[in-house]
Amino acid sequence: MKLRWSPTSPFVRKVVVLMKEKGIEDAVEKEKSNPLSREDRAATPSPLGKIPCLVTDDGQSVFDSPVIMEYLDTVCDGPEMLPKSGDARWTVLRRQATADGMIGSMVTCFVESLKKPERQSGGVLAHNKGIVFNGIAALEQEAASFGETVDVGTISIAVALSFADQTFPEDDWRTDNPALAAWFDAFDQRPSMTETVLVDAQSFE
Ligand SMILES: N[C@@H](CCC(=O)N[C@@H](CS)C(=O)NCC(=O)O)C(=O)O
Repeated sequence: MKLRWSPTSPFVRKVVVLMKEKGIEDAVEKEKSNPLSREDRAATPSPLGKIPCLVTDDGQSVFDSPVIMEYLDTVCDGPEMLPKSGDARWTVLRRQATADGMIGSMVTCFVESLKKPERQSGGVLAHNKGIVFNGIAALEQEAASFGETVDVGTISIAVALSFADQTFPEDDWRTDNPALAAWFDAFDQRPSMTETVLVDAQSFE
């Protein structure tokens, strides 16, 4: 299997953290693709041109990050990352959806920040930052139940919070969200996280 990959993408990072937690990293070859490059987007075998995109050994494209994570969890060995049914499945998927929404808003802020200052929209930036901090406040309410769980939901949340630190370095979300902060600061020490720290997209080559 091949993964269209970039060290700058939080959506890609979700997939790589899952691969490390399942111990299946060797089963997937990484193929670099810069999401800001038109040629690289065109070379990604998905109509969306976005990464992550997984290409299976028989040439099937699998995207996006939630689908890739479920695919790898289904076809590969290792600890289960997404319950197959029941309430636990919906809890994990809802947590992932919250985190993915936060990441999407931060990507929007990043894209806005690439524009000349006079063309940036303060409204777009404020709206999307608000989404991220609403997500953080909601996650604080359930952080006590995360415990030591490693699954698609907690992986996505950890990647989103790490990206929030990178996107909004001036904003202290920890003081108002102590349970989430304590959980994240412990999760962030896992090798799957320390080995996948994102590279700043501005310095990607
Ligand atoms: N919902 C997708 C989002 C993927 C995504 O937005 N990837 C970005 C990189 S972080 C990308 O490839 N952007 C290129 C583009 O929008 O053309 C997922 O979960 O995989």
